[in-house]
Amino acid sequence: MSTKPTNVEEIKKELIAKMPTKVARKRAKSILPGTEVGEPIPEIQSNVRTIPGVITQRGCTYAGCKGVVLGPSRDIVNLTHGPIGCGFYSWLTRRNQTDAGPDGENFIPYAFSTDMTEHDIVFGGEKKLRAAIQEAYDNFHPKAISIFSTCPVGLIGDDIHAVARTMQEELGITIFANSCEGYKGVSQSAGHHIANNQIMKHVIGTKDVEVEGKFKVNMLGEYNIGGDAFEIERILEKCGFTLVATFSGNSTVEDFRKAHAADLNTVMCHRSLNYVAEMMETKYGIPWIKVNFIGAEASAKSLRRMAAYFEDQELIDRTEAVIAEELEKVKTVVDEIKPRTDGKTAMLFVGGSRAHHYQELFKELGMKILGAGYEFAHRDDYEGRHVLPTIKIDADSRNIEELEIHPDPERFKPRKTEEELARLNEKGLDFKGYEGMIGGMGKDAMVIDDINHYETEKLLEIYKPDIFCAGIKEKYIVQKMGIPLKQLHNYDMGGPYAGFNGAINWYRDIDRMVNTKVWNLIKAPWQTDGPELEATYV
Ligand code: CFN
Ligand code: HCA
Repeated sequence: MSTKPTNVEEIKKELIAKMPTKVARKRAKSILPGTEVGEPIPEIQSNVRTIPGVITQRGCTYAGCKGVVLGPSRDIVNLTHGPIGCGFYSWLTRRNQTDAGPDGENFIPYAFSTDMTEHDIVFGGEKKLRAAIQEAYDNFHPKAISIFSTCPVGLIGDDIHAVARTMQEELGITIFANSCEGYKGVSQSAGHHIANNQIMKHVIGTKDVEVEGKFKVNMLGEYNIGGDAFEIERILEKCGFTLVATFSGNSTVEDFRKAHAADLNTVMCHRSLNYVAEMMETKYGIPWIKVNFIGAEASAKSLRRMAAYFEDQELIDRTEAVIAEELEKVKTVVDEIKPRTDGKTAMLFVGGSRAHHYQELFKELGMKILGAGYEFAHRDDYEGRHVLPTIKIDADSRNIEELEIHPDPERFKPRKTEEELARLNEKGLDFKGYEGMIGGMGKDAMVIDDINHYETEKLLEIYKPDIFCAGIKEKYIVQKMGIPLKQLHNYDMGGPYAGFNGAINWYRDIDRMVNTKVWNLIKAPWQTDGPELEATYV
């Protein structure tokens, strides 16, 4: 095994050495070494504007709102108001899976768009938006329609909210709009926040119904990529939890409406759904805990904490039995594969939670993380909510309305008293707690926020990891450098990777990727042996 460079400060100097002074100064604040467990966690610059001119991995506000948070809902017509490209490129590329269920309602295979053109930019697009809503209604009779603004809509000033209001009155179904113009924030993160606000305002809690089940939970920030939510559902059901709503993998508008019937909110992706978790706690008195179903051990830990919350011995025992049974299956596969993956190295640069969550799965294979970073996460995702209990430090959130949420203790009794929460916290429930990425990564690992293309290439040259995890924009460039790339966004063709069966799928896929010999063959013959044909000019 080759020795890998470990002096992060030296490598950082090398990374920024060729940048113009101002750029180097700015990037330096977003690059730092990880820390050992228990050490103080340094401040990292994140959630700030990408430097114009550098090639970032980030997406836009529209992508975060339409593509990420609301897109996976299966029976809402998610209608893009904008040029066709925005609707087209946010259409199922994320591989969020859907099961139409008994009602058969599933609009996921459709891309709904107003297909704005120059004419609409000049004369306004509201008429076209109204017509598109009417057409969607006539053809599909959906329970709800959600409208999403793209950049030009904000520039020409179409009032999508007024159109939503009048069409809601006319058609008698829920219609709401999201002012999520692509340019609005510094990344897709702003779009998450907007979607959280609108879904809270217009959908969550709009139907008071009795939901059967003793242990009712919601899963927040789980999008069923590659079928992850299906595997989590399987495990929760086996343990005896009742899943009221998932936000938003394979979700329905009815699930959202009654989500306030749950007694616990579990948060899988903190970055994209923490706003709803906070607002539901304030309004409905539902506490939330962070969970992680990426990694077998992490899944077991999450299940234990969920069971502990309900303080029911039968549930706790059944959960333990499920964990024991599932971990046994997992162990057989780890024992087979780990000797082949032990000591291999990985780097992960993706999104706002997976670059952290997936470190668990690599560690289970004995692999070392050389470096990791998020594209658009905020300081709390890096430094932890223990360090930063407030989320109001967000650069992009300053542009986004803070909803006024009021508690209604008469109608919605807080599920636990302050004393009960404190007692459960002592047992390790850690309400609202969240370990950030930096703590525990170790001082020889590098943490980089909003990594750019230049830095990626440099890092690959320096570290030569056995596998690099990122997205489609990086995939082929990295592979051309002879390093396998696993897409951690859409899992390439793979998944699920969540839960116990997901962990097994992951071990097998990574084993194949880091042990294939094919990457040794990528040098063209003329790069190693000189030209194959020679000619002499006479
Ligand atoms: S599914 Fe999630 S898990 S929602 Fe978020 S922060 Fe994106 S679309 Mo790509 S894969 Fe990624 Fe996370 Fe949460 Fe996905 S790491 S970048 S906006 N993300
Ligand atoms: C997005 C969606 C994305 C992109 C993935 C990628 C996803 O940011 O709009 O860059 O490969 O998961 O599909 O994050």
